[in-house]
Amino acid sequence: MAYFENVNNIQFEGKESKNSLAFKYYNPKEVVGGKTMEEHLRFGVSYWHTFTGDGGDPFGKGTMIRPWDRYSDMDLAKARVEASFEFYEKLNVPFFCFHDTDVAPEGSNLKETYENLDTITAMMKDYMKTSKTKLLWNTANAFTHPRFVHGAATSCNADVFAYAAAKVKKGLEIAKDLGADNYVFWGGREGYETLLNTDLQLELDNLARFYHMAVDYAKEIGYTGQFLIEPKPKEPTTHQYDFDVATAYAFLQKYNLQDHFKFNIEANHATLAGHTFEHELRMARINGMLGSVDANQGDTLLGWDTDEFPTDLYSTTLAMYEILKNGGLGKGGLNFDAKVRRGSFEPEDLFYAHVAGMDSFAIGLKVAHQLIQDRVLDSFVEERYQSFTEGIGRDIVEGKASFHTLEAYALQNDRIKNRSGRTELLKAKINQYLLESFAKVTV
Ligand code: XLS
Ligand code: NI
Ligand code: NI
Repeated sequence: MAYFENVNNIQFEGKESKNSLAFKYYNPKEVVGGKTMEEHLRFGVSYWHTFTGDGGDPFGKGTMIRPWDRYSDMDLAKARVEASFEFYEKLNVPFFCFHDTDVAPEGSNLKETYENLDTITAMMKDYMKTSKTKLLWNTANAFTHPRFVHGAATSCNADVFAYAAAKVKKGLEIAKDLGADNYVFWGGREGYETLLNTDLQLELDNLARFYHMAVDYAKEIGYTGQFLIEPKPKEPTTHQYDFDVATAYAFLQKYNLQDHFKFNIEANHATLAGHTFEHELRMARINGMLGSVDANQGDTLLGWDTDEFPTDLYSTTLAMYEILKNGGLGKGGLNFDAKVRRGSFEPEDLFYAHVAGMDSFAIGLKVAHQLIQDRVLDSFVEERYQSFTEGIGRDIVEGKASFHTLEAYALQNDRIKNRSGRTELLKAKINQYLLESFAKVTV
């Protein structure tokens, strides 16, 4: 049976199309710099926002009207799986992502929860035999249930630590069974509310112990997907341990975990940390740690994780710039960790939203590719740091300088000359590329 009867398969129709349910810019088969758009972008649908979320917020109930509303419990879970594969096919997306609790209801004990999960993941596996859509990543939700009130792997209660470990163990088994390319760790409650009641040292050590056990178990069962940490500075905790890339990378190095993890960068989490999206992507990239992306955007007027669909072309361009410079995302992808606004409550809105996000990243890809081709930023940056390619600069870079040689140099070099950084000029160039290069490369 069809859940989205009013929607046909979404096709690429090009930028002149007036059809709201068609791609204007995302053409999966189009080749950009040697790879198809589909290969570059590796889009994923978030199960939780698209099939489980009901539009509720702290001030009001859910508003979403969904074709599976008439079902409950396991029937509801099954209906969502059926609807989800219809959705992936109509949208032509290669991936999806889920938390354990998005797909199957919790039972009255852990064993029952496992049974529910087994039923649903078996159903997914069946669909995946014929569907082209694969699992980008799965994860364990260790933040919603009241047992996680004080955290999961960083809880003060060892029973909770054990429970969370059991959930992740099961999650890794599912990842292996469904062939997930990655496994994600987002520690919603791995942080603290106040230092007054917190043993910071023990909590961090325990978090590292937890990650090590996960690495060991994946090895034991032969799961070879990429482990990803998703940094976020706050919300729901006041302070979250995986604050941003720099913090989480220092943590991984301290506990000798850096070879087993990469990062899943979410745009809205970057902005919550006081960074741009591209800053987090760059930090991960230069350290060889860029794994995957939760593609969304925040609201500059609101201070929380609004998880909006990405439509800001400036941001998608600079994000794709980092991704292309990284040589792509490897096993990662662009997962729309994004929800339709509470007022966009009709099923069709789910399609409009994804089409908007996919087209926005397709534009970003093409503009970023052109910027790189023309070396617009590269040649400027190269020239800006030119002083490090010769003379004293070269000595510094090659490790041949010391405070003695530098002092001697500075003493006889009183006339330092700096050059302009040309921020405004560069921003104008990006605007020019956004407006013109896209038109140029599409004809
Ligand atoms: C919440 C996170 C979450 C992760 C997966 O802010 O973005 O959705 O992506 O647990
Ligand atoms: Ni996310
Ligand atoms: Ni988020």
